[in-house]
Amino acid sequence: MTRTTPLKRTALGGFAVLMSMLCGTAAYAQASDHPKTTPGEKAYMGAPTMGQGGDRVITPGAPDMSQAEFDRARQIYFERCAGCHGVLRKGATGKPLTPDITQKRGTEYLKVFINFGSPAGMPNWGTSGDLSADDIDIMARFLQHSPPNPPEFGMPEMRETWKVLVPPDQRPSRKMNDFDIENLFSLTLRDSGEVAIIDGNSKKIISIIKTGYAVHISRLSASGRYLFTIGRDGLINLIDLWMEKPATVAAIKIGLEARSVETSKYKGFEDKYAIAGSYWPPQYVIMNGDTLEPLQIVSTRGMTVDTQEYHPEPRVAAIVASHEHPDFIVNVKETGKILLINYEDVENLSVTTIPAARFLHDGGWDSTKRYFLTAANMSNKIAVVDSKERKLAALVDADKIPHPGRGANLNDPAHGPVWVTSALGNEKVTFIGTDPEGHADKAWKVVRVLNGQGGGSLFVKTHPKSSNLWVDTPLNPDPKISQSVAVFDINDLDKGFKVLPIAEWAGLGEGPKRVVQPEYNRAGDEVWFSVWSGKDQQSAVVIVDDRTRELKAVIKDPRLITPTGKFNVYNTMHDIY
Ligand code: DHE
Repeated sequence: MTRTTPLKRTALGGFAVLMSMLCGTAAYAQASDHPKTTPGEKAYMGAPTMGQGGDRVITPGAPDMSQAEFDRARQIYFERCAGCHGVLRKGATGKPLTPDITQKRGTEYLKVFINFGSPAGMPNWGTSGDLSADDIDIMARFLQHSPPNPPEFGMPEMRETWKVLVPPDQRPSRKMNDFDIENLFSLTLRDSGEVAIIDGNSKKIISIIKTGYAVHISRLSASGRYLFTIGRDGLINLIDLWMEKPATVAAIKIGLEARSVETSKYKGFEDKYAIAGSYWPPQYVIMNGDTLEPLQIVSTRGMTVDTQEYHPEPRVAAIVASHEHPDFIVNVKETGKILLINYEDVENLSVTTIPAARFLHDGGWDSTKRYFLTAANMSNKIAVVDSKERKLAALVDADKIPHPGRGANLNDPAHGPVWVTSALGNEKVTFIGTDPEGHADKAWKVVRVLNGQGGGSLFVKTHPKSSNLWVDTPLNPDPKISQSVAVFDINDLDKGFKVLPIAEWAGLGEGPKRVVQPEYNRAGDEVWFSVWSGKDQQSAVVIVDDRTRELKAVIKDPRLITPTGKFNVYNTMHDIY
C-alpha cells in the first residue's frame, strides 16, 4: 500500500468529504491507504488492455485538449481504466464516467480522485507513481469529453483478417510426429505474443509459435488434434498438432479485445465448431472448427440481470463446452447472465439465458462435468449451472472476489465431492459441495474454508490421481508469498499448508518472479508452475514431483519470455482439474 506524506494527508482532509459524496461512504479517514483495495486486486484490474482507437468527440462544456493530449489520454484510458470502467465508461466494476457525471465534478476534483484513488476500489494512480501530474491533468480533462466510440467489428472486418494457411485437405491425414501429443503443454509467452509448445516427457521446447498478444488461454479440440489460442488483441490461432512440427494452419481476428475461446465437444460435433467471445465489441462468434471461418456473430448488448437496465458493453468472459447438450456456455460479465448457446443448427441458434449475478468472470466444471461453477466476482458469488437441465442450480456466497480459474475438484474426506476456489481479496480457499445425489445436504453449500498464504491468489489445482491441492498467490504484495506456492494434503486438510519456494528453485536473477497457475501433466504425477518475471528478465517453468513435493526439473530458455498460463493437452481436452 502506498503511504502518503503528511502534506498529502492534509490535502485529503477536504477531499474526503467529496469522496464520500461520490462513493457513498463516510469512512474515508485513510483515503490514501485504500482499505478496500488490495494491491493484488490493483495489479490484476490494472492489467493493460489494447488501445482500441475511436474518433475524437469534442463535447460541449468540457475543457480544451490538444489532439496530442487527447491521443495520450485515450491510450492511458485503455491501458489503465477500461478494464474496470468499460470502454464506453458506462461502468463495470468501476463507477460510470460519462460527461454528465464528470463535468459536474470538474477538473480539479477529478485530478484529486485519480491521484489518490478511492476506498471503493479506484487505485491511487498518482500517489502510487503510476501516472505523472501531467498525465492526471490530461485524464481529468479527457473524462469530461464523451468517450471515443471504438469501431465495431462485424463480418466484413473478421473476414478481412481470416486466413487459412493450410487448407484442411492439405493437412496431414495422420499424426506426422513422434510426440506424445497428450502430454504436450501450450505455454503462453505473454509479452512476446507467442506460445511455446513443450514436450511434457522430455521437457524440451518443440516449437515457439507467433500468436496474438498476451494469449489468455489455450483450448483443445475434442479430438485433441487442434490447439486454439486467443490473444488479448482478439487474434485466434488454430494450431495443428499432427504436423511434423506443430504450426498455425488458420487464424482470424474476432474483435479488438478478447479473452476466451472454446470448441464443440458434444458427441457428433467433435472438432466441428469453435466459439470465441470478445470484450470489445461485446459479442461472440461461432466459427468452423477446422478453418475458423466465421459463421455467426451475436451481440451480447442488453439488460442487466438485477436492475434490468440496458448495458452497452457486456463483455464475454469464460466459455465452456457442454457435455450434456450441443451447447456452448457463455458468461456475459456486465449483464450477469449465462448463455447456453445451442449450436445444433448454427443458422438458427437457440439460446437459453440463465440469470446469475454481476460480474461473471471465470469458472469450470464439477468432477461429473454436469455442473458449471463460475465466479460472479464483484457480487462475491459462485453461480452453479446445471448444464443438463439448462438452469441455475444455485448461487453460493463466497468471500471477497472469488477467482477460481477453472477451479479444482477433489473428494473431501468429510464432505465428499467438492469444487474449490481461492480469492483475490483474501486468503480464503473455499470448498463447495457438488454432489446433490450422494451428499444432498452439502450440495451447493460452502462446506469448508481453509486459510491459504494470503490474498492475490488466482488459481488452484489438483488432479484425480493426486492428494495435493495447490494454491498460488502471484498477486500478493509480499514477494515471499507471490514467489512461492501453498500445498495442502487433501487427506489431512486441517493440518494447514506447506510452502514450496518455487521461484527460489528456479534460480533466476532479479525480477518479480511471480509463481502462477499450477498445471498437471497427463499422468497426474508432476505439477508445472510458471515463474513469471519482467519482459527483459529471465523467467522459467518449474516442475515439481507431485508425490514427494520435491523439485523435479526447471525449464530455462531465453525464449521463455513472461510465461503465464500453461495447458496440458489431455487435461484441457478432458476438462480435468
Ligand atoms: Fe485472466 C482466465 C479475464 C487478468 C491469466 N481470464 C481468464 C478468463 C477470463 C479472464 C474471462 C476465463 C477464460 C475462459 O475460461 O474462457 N484476466 C481476465 C481479465 O479481464 C483480467 C482481470 C484483466 C485483463 O486485463 O485481462 C485478467 N489473467 C489476467 C492476468 O493478469 C493474468 C495473470 C496474466 C495475463 O495473461 O494477463 C491472467 N487468465 C489467465 C490465465 C487464465 C485466465 C492463465 C486461464 C486459467 C486456467 O487454468 O483456465
